[in-house]
Amino acid sequence: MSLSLILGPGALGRLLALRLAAARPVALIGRRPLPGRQTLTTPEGERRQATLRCWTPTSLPAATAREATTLHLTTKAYAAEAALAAVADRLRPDTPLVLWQNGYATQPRLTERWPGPVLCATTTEGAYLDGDHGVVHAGHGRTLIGDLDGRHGSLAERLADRLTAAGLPATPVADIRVRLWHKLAVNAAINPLVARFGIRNGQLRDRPFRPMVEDIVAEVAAVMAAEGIPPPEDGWAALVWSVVSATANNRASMLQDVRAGRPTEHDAILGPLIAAGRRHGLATPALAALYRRLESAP
Ligand code: KPL
Repeated sequence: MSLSLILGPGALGRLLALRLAAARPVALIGRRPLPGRQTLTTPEGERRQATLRCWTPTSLPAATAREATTLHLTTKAYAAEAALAAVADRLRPDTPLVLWQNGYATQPRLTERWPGPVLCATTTEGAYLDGDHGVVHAGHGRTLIGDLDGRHGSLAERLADRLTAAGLPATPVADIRVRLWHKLAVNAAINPLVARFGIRNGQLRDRPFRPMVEDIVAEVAAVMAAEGIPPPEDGWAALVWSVVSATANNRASMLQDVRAGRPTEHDAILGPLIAAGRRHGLATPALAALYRRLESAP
């Protein structure tokens, strides 16, 4: 019987764990021990209980790690590689990894370094934690899965089928790199500004923030063109403003991180854009200023 390991018990990790647990054994790994009995509240308000095997990186038995047929890495981008390193000695080297991080930092690095197959996923599923005992699946979304090296298309198909059957509709895609950069563009235009000014996403439509978003979108569009990332159908500005409107009432993840005194994902989101700008000889002053600001945030 296949075993899915979920490394990173935040909202996304627990949503995946509880959804997948209906059909297969799942083990959840987090820095502190969690209760095995967990509750999933569905978007329709139904409460479903499941018993998961919960471990910390140090308590994870080698025999369990070796049984794993997939490892879903669901930590924040800045914690992903260290979290994987803490259990890697017990995994089979050919264990397939699925990377769920924002940005475009972990994905190319682990695709190059991990000896087994590596898939990348990006999702618009909405979830938040319900204490230590559960997760609320707040809204249905869509998940895209693919690989960066063009070698694991059939694995992406199988995983997409498994997630879809578990209630998380997923589609295998051949251009996950483009999809990840599109998500990164949206995150770069929204998250650092709302985190810096302590505002909800929708307030970006108002003065004085609107011109700041426009400056960032202009830098992002230039970098993407130089990097050969095709623009979304209606252009970068339309994509960003449509997400701002659709998430107007949200406190973005980076704002929540700043407020909770946690590190932010600025390196994974702004870092690749600034580095690509540098490679192509493009100035990115607005992105660089936000990066510096978040880098020095307490
Ligand atoms: O992905 C998001 C986030 O909060 O990280 C957005 C799209 C900005 C929604 O809040």
